[in-house]
Amino acid sequence: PEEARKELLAKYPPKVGRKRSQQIYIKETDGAEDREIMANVRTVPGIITMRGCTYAGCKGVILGPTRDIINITHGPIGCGFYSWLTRRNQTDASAPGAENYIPYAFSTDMQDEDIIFGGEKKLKKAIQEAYDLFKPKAIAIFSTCPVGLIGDDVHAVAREMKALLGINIFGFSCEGYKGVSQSAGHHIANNKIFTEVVGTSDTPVRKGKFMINMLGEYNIGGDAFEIERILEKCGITLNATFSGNSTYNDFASCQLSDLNCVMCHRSINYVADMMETKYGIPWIKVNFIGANASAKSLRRIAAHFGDPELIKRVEEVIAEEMPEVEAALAEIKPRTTGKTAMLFVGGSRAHHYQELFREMGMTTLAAGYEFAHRDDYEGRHVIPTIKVDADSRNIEELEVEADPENYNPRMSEAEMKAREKDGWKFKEYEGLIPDMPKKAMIIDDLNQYEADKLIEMYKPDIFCAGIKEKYSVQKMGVPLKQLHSYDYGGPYAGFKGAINYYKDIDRMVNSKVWSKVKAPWRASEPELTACFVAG
Ligand code: CFM
Ligand code: HCA
Repeated sequence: PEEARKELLAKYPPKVGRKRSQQIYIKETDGAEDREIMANVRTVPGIITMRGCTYAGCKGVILGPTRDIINITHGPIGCGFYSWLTRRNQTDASAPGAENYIPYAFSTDMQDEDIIFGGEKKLKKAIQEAYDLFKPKAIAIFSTCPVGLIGDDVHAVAREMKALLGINIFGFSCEGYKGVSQSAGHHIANNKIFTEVVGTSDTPVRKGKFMINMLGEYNIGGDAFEIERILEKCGITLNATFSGNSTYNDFASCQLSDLNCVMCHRSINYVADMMETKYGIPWIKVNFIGANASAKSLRRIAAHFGDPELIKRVEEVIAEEMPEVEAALAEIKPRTTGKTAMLFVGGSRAHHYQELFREMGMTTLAAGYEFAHRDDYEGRHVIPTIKVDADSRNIEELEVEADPENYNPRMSEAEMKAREKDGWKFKEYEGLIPDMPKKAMIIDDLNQYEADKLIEMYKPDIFCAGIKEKYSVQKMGVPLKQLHSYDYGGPYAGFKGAINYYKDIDRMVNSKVWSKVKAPWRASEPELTACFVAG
């Protein structure tokens, strides 16, 4: 791997190489290591990054899955179109009268003249039109790059229209360039939902003995439905999910839950912290990707509540669900054992999906995130040592205090300390690096050039990434599994999801089709050639 690392860096000019070298990390041991990886820094211009933008993280990722808020993109139509359902997060709007705006793409469709003369008037008209047509509970406005450049004040428009229409209207300053990646957009989205929506209703949407919220689960391919099915079977009430299969009222009354479970640490860990400070709700990290990980997470939730009935019920559910999983695994494992994978996805899946590959007897050779921060790689204990730079300062950190009326510590500090003494871990995430084997490569913000090089050098049996990577990787003869959209498969979470994943991956790593493909430029008679003919 040291040689491979050198090879990846060899082509760069010295300054770029120096920066990239701090983002390419090779494991020296099998466990945790006391070394830094550089993350959450700007991509060098000219490099073809896998990253997306701040607007995408705010509008597409965080608010996209909520069905009854009208999301208006203030900007050119491409931004709204790109973030429209392309992540195929599902929602259940089957209840009578349930509102569902996910199938719509609302946009102000900014034109040249709006850029020159300002777009606020057009935005007001768009809000009015959306209100007249749908009478929604809430409208959200998302800023794209030009909005910040010309100085349209989306917040002033939101305030004015909120007073006029009497529904909740709020704006996001999530211009694409605002941060170094989608991650800044998550933060902008979550801060606003926290200040404008969370805790604004005392009317419970659901009731139950064990009420939890799931933070950082976005219902890609129906994952949240499978998680809901399992929790319900155990007698655990999933009150609010941020934000898969969610509604406005779920957010508004989520402070009534007694435990926050964090799935995707990157996109939302600070909300869990803020809810603990403001409402006294403790949080734990869970992972429902992988059958064993799901079982472990269920046990952790049950152990937290400490109710003997619940603990027993969780064991019964695991015992009921596992035989089918084990049968599926026994069938495919002889064919998948020894195969190799690479995963380069967002800010949590490149870690979580390694569980499933381990269950299948496969090895992850290299992995990395598009936009995670050092804590997602090295563990939360490094947070105090993370350098604050101009880009991170750009993103507002909310000052939160205990709510004068609604602060209700679910456990006393002494109780929590006593538990921690027994090895229990509240608000803890170990990160991706400690979990990877010796010699594995961890690469932050991978780019097209390095992806091609890695494939050439390692020839993995499967490469996991997104739509931008899919076809170039497949043309190199390696199957690519999209871990963002699941290639329209899934769910992959929970027990049923694990079975789906085993079957899909078995099919992909054992198919010969990609190795038989020859990209036009590799064939002896390329179709796509051109040469300069003199005269
Ligand atoms: Fe969290 Fe996500 Fe992800 Fe993410 Fe994303 Fe996503 Fe992802 Mo695409 S919130 S970090 S910004 S798990 S959209 S649902 S699949 S890159 S790994
Ligand atoms: C985003 C959304 C995305 C993109 C997926 C992909 C998603 O970051 O803007 O590149 O295939 O999951 O839909 O991450």
